[in-house]
Amino acid sequence: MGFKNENTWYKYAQEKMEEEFHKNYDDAVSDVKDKLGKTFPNYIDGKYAEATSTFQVFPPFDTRIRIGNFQKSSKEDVRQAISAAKKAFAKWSSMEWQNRVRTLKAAAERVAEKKFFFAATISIESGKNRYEAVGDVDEAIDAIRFYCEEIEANNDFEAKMGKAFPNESAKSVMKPYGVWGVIGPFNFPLAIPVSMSAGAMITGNTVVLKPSSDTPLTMYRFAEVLKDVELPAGVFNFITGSGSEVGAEMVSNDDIAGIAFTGSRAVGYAIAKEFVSRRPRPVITEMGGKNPVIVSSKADLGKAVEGTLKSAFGYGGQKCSACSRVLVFENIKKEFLSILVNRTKSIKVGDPTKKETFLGPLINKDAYGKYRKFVGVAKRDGKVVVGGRTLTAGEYSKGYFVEPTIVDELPENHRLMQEELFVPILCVQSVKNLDEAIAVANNTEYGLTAGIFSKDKNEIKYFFDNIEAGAVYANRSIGASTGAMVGVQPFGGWKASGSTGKGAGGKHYLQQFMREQSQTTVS
Ligand code: UN1
Repeated sequence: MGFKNENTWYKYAQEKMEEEFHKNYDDAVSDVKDKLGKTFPNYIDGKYAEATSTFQVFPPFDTRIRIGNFQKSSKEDVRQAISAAKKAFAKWSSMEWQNRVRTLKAAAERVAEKKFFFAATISIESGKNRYEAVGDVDEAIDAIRFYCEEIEANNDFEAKMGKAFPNESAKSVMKPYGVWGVIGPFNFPLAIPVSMSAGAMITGNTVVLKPSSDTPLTMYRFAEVLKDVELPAGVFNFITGSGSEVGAEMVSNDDIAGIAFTGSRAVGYAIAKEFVSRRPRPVITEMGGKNPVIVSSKADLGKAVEGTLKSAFGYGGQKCSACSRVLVFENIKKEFLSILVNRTKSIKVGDPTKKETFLGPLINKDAYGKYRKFVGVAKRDGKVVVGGRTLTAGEYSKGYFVEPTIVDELPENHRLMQEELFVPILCVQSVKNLDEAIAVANNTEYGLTAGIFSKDKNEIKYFFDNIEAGAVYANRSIGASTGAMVGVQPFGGWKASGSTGKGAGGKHYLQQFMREQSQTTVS
């Protein structure tokens, strides 16, 4: 027993099948490119449907290519999706849970069969490199399978209760709420919306999903998978459009029973506030981070540099788990920084579908503008030790490419040290000892992830005991604060990073989509 992660790249590498991995991915890129440029409909009540107008989506590395036209849905379109989901709820919620598990497991198998197709779609749409794109798909597959296994292992969370009186027998059952509005981010276009939607559906709820308008194609492809595996009509509805139309209708509509949201803090707060303003309803929000990594004088510096680099610059810092502050003991700062700067200079920036690329483009023009602005502020108030330029020549001219950037000498309470930036800018701060490191690390409104590098067990224990964050790692060179795996590292934010304190991919996630009913019979 025990949950098994999909772990595609790791498995190919173990079997010495790297070449096959690359060929599969490269073939999938051609296949995905051949299928771009169309008009992609919504998927409502088991049918494809068009709104009255559309918006265009372009790959962030080459805006001459058109990914497609997507539906600019109106509030009325959203209401149709919600009513389809409401209608489907009666049957879906009352069937044996084994049937829901069977359908969703089939969906996970189908995604696994098409994993390179999904990965190529993710790279083209989000600018994520091939390894991380495959990781995104793996995470989606894992989430569905893990949640199915949790339902099985817990018998749908039904529990026999105690006996207060001899003639009473009581049990507790967990029941779904109804229709969930699921609002996804651009940065994990498959894993995160799939995890939230699967959590809702496996527990008997139905879903209206709004993907990010930067990356709608990936979840459109997932809707196709759900159609292929014959998920009953209306259980999952896919609808594209703006936050101000689609998102706003979802949040204010009385027929939405719960909201699951992953994205920025500003939007998460606004949603949570509005959603419960008329009556109590569950809201699961996963928001930003300002994740610190501590490098102790007892660290293996090689591992610390690798872990920090991957965590800060993987997908251009556009992960809420990204490391954006590295807190280094002052006696090793010079040495650590010089290795880190050299490694940063060697990062290959480029077309994310190319094998050698580590860092693709930023997601869009806004992010590009933000990067420029923050670099300006960093130059004024601190010192940019490497990077800091946008890349515009040759192959870079058609997309939003920037250099990974490290900033030193900013005061601890400076806005770049406090605000989530979501671009590849890493701030360095020196600290005297672990006490100070933890104090600085916790000096943020956020509390999502954190890391430490130290060979000293006591330091690691002290870190785990005192750090305020939901997913924390010691000595993880594959990602100092990133790369939580489903069923292994439950992923949820503390403080301003999340509203429920229960991580996705963990043991307490699914119950959030259910409400308890105690059932007592007197004989
Ligand atoms: C996010 O960026 O929204 O731990 C979540 C990680 C991923 C999840 C990131 N599994 O990096």
